[in-house]
Amino acid sequence: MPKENGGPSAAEGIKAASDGLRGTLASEAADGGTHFSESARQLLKFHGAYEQDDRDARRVRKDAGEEPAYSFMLRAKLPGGVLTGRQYQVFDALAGRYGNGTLRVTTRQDFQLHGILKGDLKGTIAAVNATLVTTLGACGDVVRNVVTCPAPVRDRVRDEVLALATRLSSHLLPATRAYHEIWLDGERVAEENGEPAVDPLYGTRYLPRKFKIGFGYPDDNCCDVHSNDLGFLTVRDGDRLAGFNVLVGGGLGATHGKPDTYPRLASPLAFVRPGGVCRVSEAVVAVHRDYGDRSNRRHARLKYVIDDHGLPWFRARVEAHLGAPLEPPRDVDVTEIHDHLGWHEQGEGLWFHGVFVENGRIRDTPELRLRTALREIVTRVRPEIGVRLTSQQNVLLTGIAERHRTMVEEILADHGVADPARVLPVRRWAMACPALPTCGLALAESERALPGVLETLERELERLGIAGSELTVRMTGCPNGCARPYTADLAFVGRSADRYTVYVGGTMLGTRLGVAHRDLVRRADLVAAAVPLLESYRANRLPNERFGDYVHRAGLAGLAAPEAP
Ligand code: SRM
Ligand code: SF4
Repeated sequence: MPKENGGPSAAEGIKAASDGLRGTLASEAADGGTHFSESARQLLKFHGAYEQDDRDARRVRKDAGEEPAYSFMLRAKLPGGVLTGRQYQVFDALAGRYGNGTLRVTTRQDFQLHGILKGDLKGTIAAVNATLVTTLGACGDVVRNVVTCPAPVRDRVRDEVLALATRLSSHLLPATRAYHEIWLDGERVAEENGEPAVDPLYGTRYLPRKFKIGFGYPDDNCCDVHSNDLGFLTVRDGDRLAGFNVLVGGGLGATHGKPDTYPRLASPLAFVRPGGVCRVSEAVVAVHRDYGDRSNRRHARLKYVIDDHGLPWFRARVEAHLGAPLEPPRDVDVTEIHDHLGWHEQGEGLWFHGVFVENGRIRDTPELRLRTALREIVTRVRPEIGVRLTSQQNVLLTGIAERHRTMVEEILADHGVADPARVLPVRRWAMACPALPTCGLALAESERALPGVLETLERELERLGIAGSELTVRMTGCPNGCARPYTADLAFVGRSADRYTVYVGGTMLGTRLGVAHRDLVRRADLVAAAVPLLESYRANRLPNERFGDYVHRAGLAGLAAPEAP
């Protein structure tokens, strides 16, 4: 039975009464106001948009008796992070026309536009759809963007996996036509013409919580497959795709002071052949739908269903949905990860170039005109160019002919974009979530703070003579884990204004969680908190050993006196 200890949460009531995610969205979107009602705001997420307000301006506006400076974040769903050059141009133009002049590459290969005013929301969503991209299901209690490695290397298996990820993403979209009616001026149609009365997968209450799916490779886990509710780890048979190990119950969100919430890596459940991926996904989603916690949203992710009932119970439920037993998982491990930056051959005389985007923010500053550079490249390198977004918040420019390589390099250099080979590994692998001023849940700075923290860290690494070491540093403004801090070698998780918990001992492969090392550390002291461990690492590491692996092997207790989390 689904868990509803304290009765269903308010969100459940809003979904159930929404008439297929319609609610009052259509009338409120057109009412000329600056923001939505609470129930419409909740439903809006399913359509890909979040109501936010400028948190930098909150106090001043409040003191002046003004309402918050409302605006909207719109997230476009890009399976595998794939865009055409033309689609990129549309997003770039929308960022300028309706957004705050920036494009944000997310940790799940999507684009986010920030700063859209309510009156422009419909025009922006319509323009995104006109370029054949949807925002439906980019947020909300449904299956989110399906992630996978976007590198266009010539490999039949990778082509198949990307196609499968894209198909699965469409297959699991909500069946409602509300999105078309509200944003694209579609007519409401009767059941027999399109929309079933009840969504065949999601029912009337949709899922208890968000649901994430990823496809990874043992030799390239760049999308952190174990952090997903449902992961597919590719199994090869020579140069053929044999199938996937199905991983279940990954998720990183946690709440400070609530021990029944925690990050968890996905556990191997089964092996499935490519033809079975859609059915297994539906079955796993259905078990979450039926047994997830609908009273406590903090405890509603699939990971808690699995931990509360056990993996054998969960397997039996999935098998019951499938009407067939699952095959046991194969013996496969993740051994490598790549960031795909710089130049790489992609076959047929074409190249792709991975551009480093600090914290995924594409924008122009006086020193670094990244947005203009990318726009110029995409406009001038025609017709083949494509754009792909990575789960490390970077951009791959794909389909570049040999004759265009110099031009691409020159445009990047002319606009101040660093050659990734010149960016120190610690910065190149770093990630921060947006946090302040847009995220309503941020407790501390993240995207705006990490570059400065990294400057100090780079200096320390240079002083210690280990600046060439690869390590992942990740920062988030709260424990929800949007930049996946818990799998990083070193992470700073926002605790309260200017205070962070320092985590160490994860692995950039995404297969091990770090542990809390120090708590309530001020931003100015974050690097100092890690220095004793880095010194010990420098003195005692094994050849090619990464920082997180060293801390894990040596044991935190033996390295320093940690504080309680
Ligand atoms: Fe996230 C909520 C940004 C990836 C776990 N996340 C949010 C919201 C929407 C804040 C809110 O609910 O009001 C943030 C919007 C901030 C803003 O101003 O843009 C937000 N999450 C992001 C992005 C943009 C971070 C980034 O640096 O790119 C990522 C968008 C991904 C996408 O395109 O879909 C993003 N979020 C993640 C990830 C990483 C991943 O999926 O690989 C996680 C951890 C994995 C997981 O889901 O467990 C993650 N976000 C959360 C949670 C915690 C959920 C939980 O289980 O408790 C929240 C809070 C919530 O849902 O209530 C959250
Ligand atoms: Fe916001 Fe927290 Fe996610 Fe950062 S980790 S974007 S602060 S919810």
